[in-house]
Amino acid sequence: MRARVRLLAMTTIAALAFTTAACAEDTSGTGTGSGPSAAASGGGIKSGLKVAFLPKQVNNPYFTTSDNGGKAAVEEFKGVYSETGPSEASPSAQVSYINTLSQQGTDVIVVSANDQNAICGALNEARQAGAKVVTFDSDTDPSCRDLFINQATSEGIAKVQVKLISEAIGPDGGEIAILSATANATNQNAWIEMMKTELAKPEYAKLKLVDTVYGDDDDQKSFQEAQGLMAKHPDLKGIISPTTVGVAAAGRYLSGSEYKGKVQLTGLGTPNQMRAYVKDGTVKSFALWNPADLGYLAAYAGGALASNLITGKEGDKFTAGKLGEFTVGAGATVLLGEPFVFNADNIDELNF
Ligand code: RAM
Repeated sequence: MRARVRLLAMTTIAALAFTTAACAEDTSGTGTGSGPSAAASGGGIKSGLKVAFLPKQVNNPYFTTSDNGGKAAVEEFKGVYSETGPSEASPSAQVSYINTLSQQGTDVIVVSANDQNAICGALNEARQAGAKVVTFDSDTDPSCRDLFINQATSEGIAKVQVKLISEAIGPDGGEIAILSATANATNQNAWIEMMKTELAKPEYAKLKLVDTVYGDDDDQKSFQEAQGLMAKHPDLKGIISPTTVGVAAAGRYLSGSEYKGKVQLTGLGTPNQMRAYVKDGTVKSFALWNPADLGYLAAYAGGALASNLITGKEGDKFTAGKLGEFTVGAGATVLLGEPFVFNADNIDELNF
């Protein structure tokens, strides 16, 4: 599906193209090249590059969307796309996949890390064997990758969620809790730290963070953790869940409970997983970026690295197909944009 929609950004109305394919998971290679060729395609990127996506977990709709964005990019620059990865988002589960990809002579590994350090050894071995490593969504320690593709600033992601829970609860404030992904997740942990900084500001003095729990990006565990929060904190007024798995599970729990519409919920969710809870009044609004664009940008960045168009140093520029030109920032990072807010007004326009 290709849709141009108008989304409500944090403070402004921003028009942007959402070019997202809500497709089924694809784990097959799609190209036919027998090795990278100097013949350039797709903005100077060599054709035939083997580009593998390794998400935190494969059975998560968020990563299905992001990786399909990557697949579209790889097809544009005539590479060989594949996706592989664990079904559980545990810290070291990605190591064996990295080793296999390296043995297969993969040119670019695009990975969302379950742990900042657990996969570093395997990634560095793959780099020594010739692979370029691009982290996206959730970073490793910077010493283990060539570039990190950041979906939005941690500050922006933190601010929008605190603002949304505050607006949903109203001026009286009260107790709130965080339902996160895994305890080791680099991305969620960075956002949680920034949310604490945000909550310390005077305008949020009436919001009190009383607990942080971890659903491990597992639907059932996240559901039970949401239930547990209500049992443990009877005065809870709101939950922030900065994970698409957690916020959907918490939405399902709250919508079928006595707390529906009374205990507020926001976080980072996909429109397709959250639509029902927006429509039934469980959730007023939530945020996310375009996961397909994130994967698309990560694939182009990997292609540019593997074609020696960039090295990952600050100021390097490359073109990411339909998304245009990007510049590498400090710490070998590339920024996609800022998060967007989804609510009853726009949720039907989006399909991912
Ligand atoms: C889950 C994963 C992912 C995160 C999103 C918001 O799908 O934890 O890493 O970026 O939520």
